[in-house]
Amino acid sequence: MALLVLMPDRDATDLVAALRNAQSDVDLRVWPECGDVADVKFAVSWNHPHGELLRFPNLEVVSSFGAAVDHFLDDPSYPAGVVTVRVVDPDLERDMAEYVLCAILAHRRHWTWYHDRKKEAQWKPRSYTRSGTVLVLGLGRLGVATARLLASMGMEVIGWSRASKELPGVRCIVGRAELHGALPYADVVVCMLPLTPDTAGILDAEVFARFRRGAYLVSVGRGRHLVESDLLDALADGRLSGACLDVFATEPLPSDHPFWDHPAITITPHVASLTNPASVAEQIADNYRRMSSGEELLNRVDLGRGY
Ligand code: NDP
Ligand code: OXD
Repeated sequence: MALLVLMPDRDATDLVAALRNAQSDVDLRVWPECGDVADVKFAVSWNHPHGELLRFPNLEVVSSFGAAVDHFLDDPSYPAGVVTVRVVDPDLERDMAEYVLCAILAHRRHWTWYHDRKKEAQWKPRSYTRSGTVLVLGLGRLGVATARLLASMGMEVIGWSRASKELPGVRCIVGRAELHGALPYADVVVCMLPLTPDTAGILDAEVFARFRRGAYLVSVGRGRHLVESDLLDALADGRLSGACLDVFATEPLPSDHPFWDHPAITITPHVASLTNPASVAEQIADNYRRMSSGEELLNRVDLGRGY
């Protein structure tokens, strides 16, 4: 019985070391050196080549190395019948919350603008926003951690999810009608949804038309939530004052993409919250042990629902 690490576009060294540390007797294989493919029962995967998972006839469990599973849903040949799990990690939650706070404060305190003034040696004080409402789309593990941090900073926070929730300090809403009702009140909209058929393209012209004039967008879920041309139009007509984007429909973002030169768009290269191999190895090893002993796995994903 073997555990395969299948992460073609990531350096797996730290994860492999941490997994060995968490479970020294594990038969660990690192793609593309898979050995006898019949041995592989558990795979930790990130952006696997489509079709690759079908090579392992005895595969029982696939664990995402990250919080999301859209990279599995994108593969039309993703093996039916495997149990899919993901990592749920306090480090991911804290890092995401910090990133969003940082993006909101940088926007409210004109951080990028001052950076540009420095290049011109210009001393130009500006007033800044002390209050305002932040609307968080998605109240999952990351959304809740973020909403809590923002609320603890004294911000007005509204959170949108599918099922209704109660969170101290956060006004929780559900459904499109309540979302539409809340959009005109938000100075900042943060998208932390998973990518599913329901959420793809959710940040489009129709939704931007409901934004409060001059609102700011922080997009950290997935690039395909955003209709890119609609964002450019909404920035051009002043509906949005700017956007901080960490995720893109095509990653890396092509060098000739109009976002790069846009003065109101801040770009980070999908780093809002990076999986820390040292902190997730134990839960991956735990799920491997659970699979081996026929126990219920942790952090199972409902692929039918898409997250
Ligand atoms: P979860 O699965 O824990 O939560 C998803 C949330 O989205 C839930 O609150 C869910 O509602 C809500 N949701 C899903 N579909 C809808 C819908 N149609 N309408 C309204 N709400 C909906 O996800 P995480 O918080 O762990 O992660 C969120 C996403 O963040 C990931 O899927 C990934 O795409 C992205 N991410 C980005 C990273 C980065 O570095 N940029 C790093 C890690 C993750 P309900 O609670 O009712 O089910
Ligand atoms: C994730 C990510 O989903 O890094 O974990 O985007």
